[in-house]
Amino acid sequence: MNRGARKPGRLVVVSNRVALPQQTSTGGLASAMQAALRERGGLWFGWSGKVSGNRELHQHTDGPIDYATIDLSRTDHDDFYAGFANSTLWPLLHYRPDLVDYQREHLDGYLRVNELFAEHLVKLLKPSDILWVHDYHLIPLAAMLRARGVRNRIGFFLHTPLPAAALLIALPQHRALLETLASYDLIGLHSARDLRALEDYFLHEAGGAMRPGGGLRAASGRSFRAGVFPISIDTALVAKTARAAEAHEEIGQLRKSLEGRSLIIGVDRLDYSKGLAQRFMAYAHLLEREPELHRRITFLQIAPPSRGAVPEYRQIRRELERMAGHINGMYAAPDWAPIRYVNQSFPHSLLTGYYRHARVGLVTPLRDGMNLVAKEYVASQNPKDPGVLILSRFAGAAFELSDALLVNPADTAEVADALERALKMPLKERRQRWRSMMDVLERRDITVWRNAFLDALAATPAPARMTQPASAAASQITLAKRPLDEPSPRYE
Ligand code: GDG
Repeated sequence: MNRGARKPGRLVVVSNRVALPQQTSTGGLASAMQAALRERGGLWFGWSGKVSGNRELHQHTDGPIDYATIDLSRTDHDDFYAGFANSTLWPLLHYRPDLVDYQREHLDGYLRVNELFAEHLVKLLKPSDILWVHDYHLIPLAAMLRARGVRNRIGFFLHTPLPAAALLIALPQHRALLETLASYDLIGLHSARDLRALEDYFLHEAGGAMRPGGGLRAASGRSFRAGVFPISIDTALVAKTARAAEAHEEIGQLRKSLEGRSLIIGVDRLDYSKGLAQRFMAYAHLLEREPELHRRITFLQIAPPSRGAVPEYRQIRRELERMAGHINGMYAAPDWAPIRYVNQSFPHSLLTGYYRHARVGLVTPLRDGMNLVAKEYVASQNPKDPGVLILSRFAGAAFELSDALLVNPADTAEVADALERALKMPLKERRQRWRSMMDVLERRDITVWRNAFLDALAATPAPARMTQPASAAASQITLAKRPLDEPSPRYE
């Protein structure tokens, strides 16, 4: 199979959403994948983002990169995307069992769409391709590909946290689903905490074992590796963009509107995992406690809405509007609003300019796989007069950015204390903390991240030739309405 083994094969990236070339401003991951695909040639496969009755594959080539996308039907979208992925897995993976909405039809839809991905993808693969599958939407994909005879190396990266085994087992059918992870050759996680959770789950809940030479063996007998690969940003590019943003008219307008006040900034997708309600409470607590800060600070929270089809997201939006209104109602003066809450998205270049102007970056998710905003905030700072990052201990970024002011986001007083400390921090300390965090980001940027993962994937033992069409793991996930043994294209 591995003819011409010295030349790395084509890279095939699979993710729920595909960033088409005309949408490259989407930032971090999209540009990292595009850079990798440009370098070695490859294919990016996933959902087009469209909901339609069209079941055909859309193909498009841009230089060395092929793009292949499919639309989802309304039912598939509702069951797979809004349903199992974002109403069941997302809250579970973010330690929120109270928000988990489990419905059997949603799981069926999740498996159905993964089958659909596998069915299309298998026709596009070449024997020397190396596959990189992204995120919780596609956990069983490798098992479904293996069931179709695919023997290529397949890596998986989980962008969310992985909670402790005790939580994972709350998911009905957890073993049937999670054991399919063993069909990947390499599983990448953001932090050592996530890796521990994966090992613990396989060892203590799924009958697996550690292998003497490293890696894990699942109960099915299949071996795979797992490792920590903290995602990063294009540090040099973000720094350059932030410098250049000084000249943007919008940045001048922001500066003027502040009238010398210190800016505190938060930038998050509107999501309950980001801890926005707790953050607003901490800010209100600071205003209540420190009247001398009134009129001297402004908190700008940018929160572009996401996943509006999921009820919890509509609810958090209403709650935050109420809280922002309440804080302004309590503390605003005719010439000062303590909080500017903006439900809108901005070009990334402008965001970096806003970060650079903020004395404090307030990044306090309740749980976050990594949190790229924290890294972008640091990279955007003016080295001569850098701001201070306040960072949740529960973001993956806290493992690397230990010179931020680390807080527990649920502790209102602790976050308020950190805000006060950040606002009053002397320049020398700000510079020291920033330099040490920037060193980390310069050493480990997004290119280092993707190369580390791809090198580790290439170094995994070649997947064994299968003696039966479906792996044990794949055959367990026959929960979908459409059975797995329905005729599917053969992969030679
Ligand atoms: C998931 C995991 C993990 C935000 N507002 C705008 C905008 N953004 C950009 C930011 C940043 C990205 O979106 C958000 O990344 P995060 O990492 O903060 O969070 P998630 O979206 O939840 O990402 C997370 C990540 O995957 C990568 O593995 O770190 O833990 O949850 O780049 O700048 N970009 C633009 N306009 C906005 O208004 N253009």
